Amino acid sequence: MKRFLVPLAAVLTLALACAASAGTLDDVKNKGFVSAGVSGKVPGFSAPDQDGVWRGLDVDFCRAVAAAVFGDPDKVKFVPVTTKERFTALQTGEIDVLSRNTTWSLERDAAQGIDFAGVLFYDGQGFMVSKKLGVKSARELDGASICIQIGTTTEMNVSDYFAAHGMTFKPVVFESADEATVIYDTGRADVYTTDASGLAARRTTMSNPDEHIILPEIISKEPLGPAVRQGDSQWSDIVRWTLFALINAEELGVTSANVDEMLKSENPAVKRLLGLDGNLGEQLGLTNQWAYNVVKLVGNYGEIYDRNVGPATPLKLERGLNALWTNGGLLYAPPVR
Ligand SMILES: N[C@@H](CCC(=O)N[C@@H](CS)C(=O)NCC(=O)O)C(=O)O
Repeated sequence: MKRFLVPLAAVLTLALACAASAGTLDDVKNKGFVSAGVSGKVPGFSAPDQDGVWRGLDVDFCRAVAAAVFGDPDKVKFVPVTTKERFTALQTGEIDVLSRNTTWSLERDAAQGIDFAGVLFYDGQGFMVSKKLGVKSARELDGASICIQIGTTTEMNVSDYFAAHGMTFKPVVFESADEATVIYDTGRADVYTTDASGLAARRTTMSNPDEHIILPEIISKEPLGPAVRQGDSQWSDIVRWTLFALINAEELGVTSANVDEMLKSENPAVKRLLGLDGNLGEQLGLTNQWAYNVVKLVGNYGEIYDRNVGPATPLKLERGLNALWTNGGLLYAPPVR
């Protein structure tokens, strides 16, 4: 019996993959919504608010994809996926886009059957400790117990960092951020480590957020971005150019508030972005108003950033690396032309 299970599982996986690869854009249009894999537990990135409305940078990115495809940012179904199941959910067609504080790495890109569409948030891994510990630097953490989530780049980075500095640590490994937070927050582990943005987000869920500090060392590169199933270049183009439209809109000064006024702009780049010149949207398989809809209905990159994670939110994250290249940051989108 066991001999047949493996081939059967392989056939089923293939069948699911084929069913999903008829063309994701067509599948999405037929079902009438984008199925979006998110965490659901990272305030500022993806979590339901007190009224059950999904909020966050990762969430708003998915709304932007829905606005590009349907002209309606609400045509999204948010599907919470764990760190462990996130790539399988894409491979099997359960979700059409994964927007879940996920780091773009070679192994994930090459061997997980997925493609990254770009970088939505440049990040790096950090450490959080209780102020009571009196620790000022990660170099003082030799022998510490550290909360880590499985299935993450976090696990590998922390091992690398401690080995490189001749230090040891006691891993306290969890499947969910909620469990890890409780253990850390109740003092049963010394340190919480994840992406710096994740630390800022999870700190807001602790019993006394002001009691915790994030240490200055950033030990890795964590370019977080949306991913799609490998092998559907039309859909990956749509997701990638939605991201580029958000960034280009900010660079061109086009906002949700002024986009209708901007329809009168004489700037050729603005005209192309808003679909007044050429058929660029149709080249993607969309309408030429795709980017107008994204900005009008969801906002440009800066608006989305400020609303969810910026200095005026509980996360209080400065733009830093996520500023436009024209402001000293890394955000540089290829031209819409
Ligand atoms: N960027 C890293 C880590 C991402 C990650 O999963 N971070 C945790 C800590 S903030 C998380 O999202 N937890 C929320 C959850 O378990 O749903 C990766 O892609 O592996």
